[in-house]
Amino acid sequence: MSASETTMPKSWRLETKPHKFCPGCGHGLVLKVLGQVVDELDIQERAVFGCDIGCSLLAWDFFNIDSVQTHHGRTTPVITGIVRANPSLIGIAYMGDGGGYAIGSQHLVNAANRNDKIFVLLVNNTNYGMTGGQMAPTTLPGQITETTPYGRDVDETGSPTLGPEMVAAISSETAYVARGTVSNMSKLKKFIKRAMENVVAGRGFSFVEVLATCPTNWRTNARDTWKFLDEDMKKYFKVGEFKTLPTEREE
Ligand SMILES: Cc1ncc(C[n+]2csc(CCOP(=O)(O)OP(=O)(O)O)c2C)c(N)n1
Ligand code: SF4
Ligand SMILES: [Mg+2]
Repeated sequence: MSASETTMPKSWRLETKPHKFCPGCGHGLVLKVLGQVVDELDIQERAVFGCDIGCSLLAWDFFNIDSVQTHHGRTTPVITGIVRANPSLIGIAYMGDGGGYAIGSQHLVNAANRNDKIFVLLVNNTNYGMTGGQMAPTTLPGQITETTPYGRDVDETGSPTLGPEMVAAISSETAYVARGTVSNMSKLKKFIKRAMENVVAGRGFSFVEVLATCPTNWRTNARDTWKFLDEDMKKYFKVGEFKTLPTEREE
């Protein structure tokens, strides 16, 4: 056994094999935090990780925990079903903004409304990353994508989906709802930990959206990637907690 294996957290295997995301992708950062939180809560034996179609599917074998790869947009109901069949499990549904807010939007709405005791973790990179950068529900007004070559026209396609705001409005008082960003990893970790603790306590539905980078489809260099994330995206998507215990509130 190598030194890295002896010190390796049980649920996190990025140390031992390279990930498959593009350089500069936000998915790896989100998954790193998720792995750390699973380790810190010591719930490897009870955690079930479900990943959607989209670049999130590249995470199907990252964790040394029970994992399931679902159809596009269907990770939330699959994880709900698994946890309903065995309520001792901790269900994590991982997806992109296309999977969560377009084809899977009804599942997100219904799971939040039923206060399902699962954690939905959604990566907002403002486009359909895996299929080559088409417009997603989160594409910013005026943003150029493969399917909006002249910029997104909100009169024609509607305004970007504000997921946490919507989930906060329809979910129970015991839900946890937040939006984090990969440009503030310590805050993101706090949000993901509180979301997981809410589910581990059997308290309620947990939802965290993460603002994340997709330099490949944004066609940005490193500087412009972070500028788009921190300036353009943050103008529209407010980072903070939308539902939490009053004693934990953090803007
Ligand atoms: C039912 C179905 N419809 C469409 C697709 C094609 N498809 C694969 S990934 C994807 C979009 C993924 O975008 P998103 O969910 O935002 O994830 P990202 O890749 O950006 O992380 C689409 C439309 C599919 N696989 N299955
Ligand atoms: S296409 Fe975008 S979301 Fe997908 S792996 Fe590459 S950078 Fe990440
Ligand atoms: Mg996406």
